[in-house]
Amino acid sequence: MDIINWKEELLPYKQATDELYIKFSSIKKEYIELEQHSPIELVQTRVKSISSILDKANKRDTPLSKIFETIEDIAGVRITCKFVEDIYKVVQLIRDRDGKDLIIKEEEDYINNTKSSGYRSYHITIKYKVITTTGCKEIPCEIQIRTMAMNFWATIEHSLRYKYNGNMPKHLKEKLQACAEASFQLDTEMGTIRDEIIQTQKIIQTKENLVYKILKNIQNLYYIGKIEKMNQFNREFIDLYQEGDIDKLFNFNNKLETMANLYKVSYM
Ligand code: 0O2
Repeated sequence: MDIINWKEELLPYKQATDELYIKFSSIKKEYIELEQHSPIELVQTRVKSISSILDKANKRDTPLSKIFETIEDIAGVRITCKFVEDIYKVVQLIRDRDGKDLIIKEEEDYINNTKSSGYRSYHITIKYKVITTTGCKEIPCEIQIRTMAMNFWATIEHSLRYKYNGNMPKHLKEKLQACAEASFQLDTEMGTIRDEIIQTQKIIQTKENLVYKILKNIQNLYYIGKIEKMNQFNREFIDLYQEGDIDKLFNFNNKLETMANLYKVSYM
């Protein structure tokens, strides 16, 4: 391959990251719908820029003709978690899909085997099949799973690494290593109050879901022409919401659900 048609070559990579974004975001949505703690906080994807691909190929002495065979992180998915424990939950979720909609090629645990730079993350390299207008293609993709604290550190370090282009001054390297340890200390400390944080999040989520259901049920009264009832329930809801008692909101929603059944309307 002498001249690379970058647009054409990179299209299936974009398709792979788009599909994976939807799949991992759906897992998060499912947890939220079920009012459970989602180990996935944020999903981000990217296709490596052409200049980054060329830099990596240069660094590794990879000829142009071998770029797509050897560089495995052209497609990238980054999953950010709140807690270290969640990272391993996400790893398990991915392992559970192995052989189904993706194939795991390699796993690298840079949390238990921290890089000398201080870098921590869990990497999983997968093959993901996309179906394009020209046929099926197996796309390699690197999934990086890390906490918010690890991500904060890696983002800062990445920019400095770029700035110094492999010649980072020793004092800065040491500072960053110390920051990585401090940041991991924060992750460890946060982990000890994980259950309490999750409990609080659950209460907030339950309340949000409940309010959503109540407002949908009230809105449905409008669609079936019960305007007077809609206004009455709306006023009642505002008073109850200000009171802030979640049990009362539950009972109120039960009343609305019974009425929805009576009028044969559904909030879905
Ligand atoms: P970008 O811009 O994020 O894509 P290599 O790059 O050859 O050392 P390899 O074998 O491809 O590494 O795999 P590895 O070690 O799993 O690293 C791949 C990616 O992990 C890197 O991609 C970074 O995103 C991240 N990473 C690895 N080590 C470090 C580190 O010390 N600091 C930071 N900030 N990130 C790291 P790219 O291509 O370097 O960058």
